[in-house]
Amino acid sequence: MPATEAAVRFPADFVWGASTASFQIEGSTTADGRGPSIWDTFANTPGKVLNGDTGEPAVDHYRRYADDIGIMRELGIGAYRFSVAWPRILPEGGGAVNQAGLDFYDRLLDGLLAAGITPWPTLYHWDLPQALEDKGGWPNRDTAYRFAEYAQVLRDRFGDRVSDWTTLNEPWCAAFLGYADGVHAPGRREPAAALAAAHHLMLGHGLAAAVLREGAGPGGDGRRVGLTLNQTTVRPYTTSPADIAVARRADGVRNRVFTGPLFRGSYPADMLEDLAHISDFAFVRDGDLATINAPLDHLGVNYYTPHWVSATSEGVDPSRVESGGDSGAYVGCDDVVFVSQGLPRTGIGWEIDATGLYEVLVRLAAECPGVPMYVHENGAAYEDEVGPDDRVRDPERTAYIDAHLRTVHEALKAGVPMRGYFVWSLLDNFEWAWGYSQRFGLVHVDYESQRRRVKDSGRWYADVIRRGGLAV
Ligand code: GBH
Repeated sequence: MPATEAAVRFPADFVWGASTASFQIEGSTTADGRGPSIWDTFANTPGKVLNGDTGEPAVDHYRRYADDIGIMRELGIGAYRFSVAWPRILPEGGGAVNQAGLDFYDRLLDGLLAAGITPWPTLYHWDLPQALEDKGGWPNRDTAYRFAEYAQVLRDRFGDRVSDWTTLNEPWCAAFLGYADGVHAPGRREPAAALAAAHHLMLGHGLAAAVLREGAGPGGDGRRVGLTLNQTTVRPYTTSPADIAVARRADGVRNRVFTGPLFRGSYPADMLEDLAHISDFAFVRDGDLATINAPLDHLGVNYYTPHWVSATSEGVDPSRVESGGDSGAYVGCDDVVFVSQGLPRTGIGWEIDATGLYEVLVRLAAECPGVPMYVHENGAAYEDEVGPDDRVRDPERTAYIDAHLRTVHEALKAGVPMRGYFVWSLLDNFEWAWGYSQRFGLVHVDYESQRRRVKDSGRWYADVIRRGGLAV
């Protein structure tokens, strides 16, 4: 029974979750036979990650996973989205399987199930085995086949206990932040290779999805496979034809480069034309698009902030012209001006605008009618501090999550099949190029002692879960 009535109520079977990712929390990067990943190499290269932070010791989750399960149980979290570190399972990317790596996820899964928490593993959250990058990484087609082999190892070991599988987290980041902008591992700045990487990631998704479904119960029931996209709105700054044209172009390389193959089995013609001077897309082989276009059982959406673009900085308030951000990852968009709206920002500098989430959800629902959808990540980073009374007061994070949950509810009312919401993140953790400087957790981690403290937002989220919605 709900403690109190919820003013904004979600369906009784709505999934309330929290997310993490292997490299961001585990630490123990050389323990029990784990091989190096591209993020180990990248973070250990001076100048790549803020303050020289690395994946060690992260939040020591590899050793403290049982405590972390206990915290989730205490908060009433129903589903835990985590990722499996490929280099723990296949230290060389392929070939010999490392049993000790499998054993860790075995313990984690059993602990989650015993605590009544549904596991939502993701196969790839950016920690590619370095051995595969040494052979060319995602721009090399062979990586997609190695990914499918890895999927088979996980299916054979965990298929009895995992129903909800996710192949990739945010292929856009893996391809374009990693291979075009270079702000993420492996730090390459090769626009044509980034387009090939995007294709091979999606090919890997399609091949792995087929493998994961194999051997499921009669009719394939009980095993669901999807992927997680981080689509975002790319809005024209004004209604001028020039602004509308750059928004279409940027939307192509940010969003439709994935949804075209995934939902229609083809790349958008205008995008191919826009990018013709960068790539001829000769990496697309017969059958690839059909492999990628196979139906999904669920779709995960990660959302943080929208983008506004202009064809010119003329007439734009100079304080609204953005430099940096994600703009370097928009292949073929060097001339596009990214513009801010002057809205409040989270601690990491991203503008807060939940209407962008609504647009993303409605658009995706129209592209894959009837496919159950989940927000797989949403949350806000701040430099939280522990108060003298041991509390972490983070009302901004609570407000951010509250606003975005209202948006999810609006989308539900508009007929979008929203089935769940996962906060990014359960724990403060390694925020990629930002190192440990930005805290996204519902749970504060003291990086000296590794002590965990549930933040005010975590207690608030526990209350939302108990109520099945928002109190006011
Ligand atoms: C996700 O990436 C990741 O899946 C997760 O691992 C990560 O910790 C989490 O989100 C928080 O970053 O152009 O300046 O407005 C998110 C990748 C990077 C995409 C920032 C949106 C907006 C920055 N995001 N980007 S800006």
